[in-house]
Amino acid sequence: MRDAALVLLVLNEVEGLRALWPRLPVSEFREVFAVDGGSTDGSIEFLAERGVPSVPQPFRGRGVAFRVAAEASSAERLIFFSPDGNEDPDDIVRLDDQLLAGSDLAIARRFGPGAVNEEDKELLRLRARVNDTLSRIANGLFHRGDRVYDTINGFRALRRKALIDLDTSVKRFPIEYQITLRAMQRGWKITEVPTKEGQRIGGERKAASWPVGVDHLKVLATELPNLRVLGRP
Ligand SMILES: Nc1nc2c(ncn2[C@@H]2O[C@H](COP(=O)(O)OP(=O)(O)OP(=O)(O)O)[C@@H](O)[C@H]2O)c(=O)[nH]1
Ligand SMILES: [Mg+2]
Repeated sequence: MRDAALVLLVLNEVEGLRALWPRLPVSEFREVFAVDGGSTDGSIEFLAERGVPSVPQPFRGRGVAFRVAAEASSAERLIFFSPDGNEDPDDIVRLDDQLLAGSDLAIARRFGPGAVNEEDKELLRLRARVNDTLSRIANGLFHRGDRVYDTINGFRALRRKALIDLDTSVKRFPIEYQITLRAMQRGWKITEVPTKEGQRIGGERKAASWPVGVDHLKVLATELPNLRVLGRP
């Protein structure tokens, strides 16, 4: 059994949970729990019936959920999975395997060779372009290693103590971007696995595109003072 926790990030995702439950590799993990952003649609009851506890958050936000997960767990590694249909359960174990092979931060990438994102068939691919721009900025300013294609995807794994050490502050969606930027600055080994992003199964989207985009730029700005300029220690 893996000394790792499978963390389900849940805010009203009962339809996704119902559809994906049979595919979740729960028996592989020493801990499986949800962090709940305040669900009222039966998500928590669905999980409880299957023996999966839910940890409440003091207030809403994915950033808060990441920190709550780190504090609630005693496992060595955390794999964050959002059961809304976008993420492929087959990649859960693959991400943990990356950590076992020496990676410090493993991300399921929706861009780059062999990957598919939900917008690939759309003409404008606006969200994909914003993601790509944010990733290019991150790579250009903060990173020395191989290119990271998907700096903001929430489907990722890292060591629990390392996450606590990052001392993140973001409350809402750009938590993943802050984690990646700080990981880059600290010279962590970041690896990615190509993934196929699916469509949302049910429920409602919680991330409105425009405010979330602005929030990412704010995170970028707050991380900039820590910028490591080339050639300086
Ligand atoms: N624990 C917790 N989970 C949250 C919170 N907000 C969103 N989530 C979960 O995070 C995941 C991603 O949220 P989405 O609304 O799908 O955001 P998104 O993936 O950018 O948007 P879509 O393109 O519609 O999928 C889902 O599983 C949500 O239930 C929160 O405050 N707390
Ligand atoms: Mg989603």
